Amino acid sequence: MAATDRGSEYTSRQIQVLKGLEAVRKRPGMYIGSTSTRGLHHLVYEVVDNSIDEAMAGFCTNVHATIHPDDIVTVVDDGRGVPVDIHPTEGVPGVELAMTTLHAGGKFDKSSYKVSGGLHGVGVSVVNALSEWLEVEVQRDGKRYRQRYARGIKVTELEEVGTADGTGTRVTFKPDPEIFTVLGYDFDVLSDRLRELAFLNRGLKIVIRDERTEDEREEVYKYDGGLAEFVTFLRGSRVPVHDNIVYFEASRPEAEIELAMQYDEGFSENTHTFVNNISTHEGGTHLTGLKAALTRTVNDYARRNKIFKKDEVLSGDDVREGLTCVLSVKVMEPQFEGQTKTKLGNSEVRGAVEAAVNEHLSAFLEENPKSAKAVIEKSLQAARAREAARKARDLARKKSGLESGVLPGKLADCSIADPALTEIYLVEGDSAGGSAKQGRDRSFQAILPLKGKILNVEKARIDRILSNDEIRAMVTAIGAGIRDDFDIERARYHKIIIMTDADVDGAHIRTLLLTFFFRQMRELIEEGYVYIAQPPLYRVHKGKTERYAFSDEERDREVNAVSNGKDKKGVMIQRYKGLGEMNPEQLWRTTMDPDARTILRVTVESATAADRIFTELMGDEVEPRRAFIEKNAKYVRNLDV
Ligand code: 0RA
Repeated sequence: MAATDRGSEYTSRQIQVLKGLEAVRKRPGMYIGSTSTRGLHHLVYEVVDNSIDEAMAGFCTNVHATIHPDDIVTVVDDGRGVPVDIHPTEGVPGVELAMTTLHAGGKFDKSSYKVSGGLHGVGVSVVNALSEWLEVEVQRDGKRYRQRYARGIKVTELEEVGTADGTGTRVTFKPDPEIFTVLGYDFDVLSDRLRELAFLNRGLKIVIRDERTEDEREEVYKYDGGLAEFVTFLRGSRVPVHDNIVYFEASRPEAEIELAMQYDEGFSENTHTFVNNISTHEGGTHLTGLKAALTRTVNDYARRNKIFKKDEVLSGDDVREGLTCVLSVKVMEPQFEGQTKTKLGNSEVRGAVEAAVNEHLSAFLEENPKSAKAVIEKSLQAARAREAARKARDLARKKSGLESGVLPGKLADCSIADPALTEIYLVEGDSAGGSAKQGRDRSFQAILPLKGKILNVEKARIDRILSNDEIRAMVTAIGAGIRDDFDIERARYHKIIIMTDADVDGAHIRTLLLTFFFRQMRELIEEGYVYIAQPPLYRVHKGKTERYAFSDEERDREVNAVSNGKDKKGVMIQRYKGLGEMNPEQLWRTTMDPDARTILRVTVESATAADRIFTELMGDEVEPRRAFIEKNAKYVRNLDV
């Protein structure tokens, strides 16, 4: 009787498992977002998240991720190890359940206090389903166990394979080439996320190794200062106005709250918020609570200490200027909302964060009067500058016609009026601008030539930004306003394509433009409106045959292609030093024709990384900028992930 029952339960479970896995393999995008490089990287995050959960529960202090050749990845932790005992109703080992059951994730016990990371929280079974093979090894109760799967289906039973030293879990998997359209892990992308996780989980040691090449790479991340160290990292080369970082942890029924912040001499705001280790790009209730508390606490302190001149008051923007801040909350049942599901909706979190920040920030200001003075001084300067800027802007608006609807004279506009169909090329230099104007399809392509270097907005306040001719031309051409007045609905083009020379100056101008969009019209980047044109580096021609090459390797290939046999005589190679060397026809065929061109979409994959990049590039320090420009190709690729 019992045996038969067990048998039928087992069979129906198997059917469930197969159905579940089939769903995952049929629609992988539903579970991991995409099957391109982003989804590929997501597999690693999903496995690591299980180890992080174990760390958050207090049982794991080390996580190692290794990339082997062929994109095989191993994640090892020293947690308790996934349970191996037979589940009372399902009749299989716990680890097998975790590996084959959707949404089972790591933990089965819903009642225990548990917050879980993972963007979708889909669990390791999804990784299993999307792996050509996966092997899990558990060390528990002095023994070592192992089980293997292929495309999510077990190929061995859980076997005891030896004795354990300690406890923990090791998962090794090979992403299935039948599923993923792009293979090849990017060490930097994984490394950035693991570093972020190490900052967010104070004291946890995370190691990442790349064993794919001769010269192996390894990074070790461990931050005993948690978010305080994160703020130092994000601040980068900006100069702080007070030494001690504001830092606190608070435990409230609604949420666990951790916050670190510091003011610097810069003008930008760099606030990053996280919920259960997930970056909340779109903000939400925790951010609202933080902002409210910040404005109130700083104003209260200044008023109580009679620092204000009569009827002075600091706005939210004033108290956030030059602020680097990281807020991390851990919530039991987070509700994610918004376009990209990165906005926290839980209303109870707002009050909890607000109260905690009020309490700890006012204590900090009371206990650190020197820092408090520096903070208030900084905010007051911001308020005074903002007031001066408002006056200057009103004046500039009246004079310049920023809002008058008059388009800049240098703009060669397109004839179609529907923004969804049109694009604008921002072109470096008047001569390339001229070629682009002649070569374009004027029905949907507009050209705005920009001359010389545009203003570095990282170092300038809004009044100076708005008085810069090149910037004003861009703002009026795009037509959607700037900063607080920015409204993406009013954008006159849905593609804004940056076209600069393929040299160091071109890279610099491109970076200045990206900084400008990132700081002043961020939504343009977030909505995927900003692109980078890819002009060819070489023209290879022989007789009437003509080819273009976008890299040195391609050039060599094209040389072989146009020369018959080994005879390379008569093959000419022209290296384009600038866009201006191409005639209108060539520019169209290689760089502007939608049927032939490649353009890279700029995305803010990691706002934290981007912030640091922009600061390093645009701040006062020359060295990081030089270093950056040298490895610029990689930067563009990262933005494009
Ligand atoms: C379920 C229960 C317990 C631990 C885990 C899962 C667990 C899962 C993973 C996945 C990767 N590393 C992991 N470490 C632990 C708790 C078991 C107990 O009570 O001892």
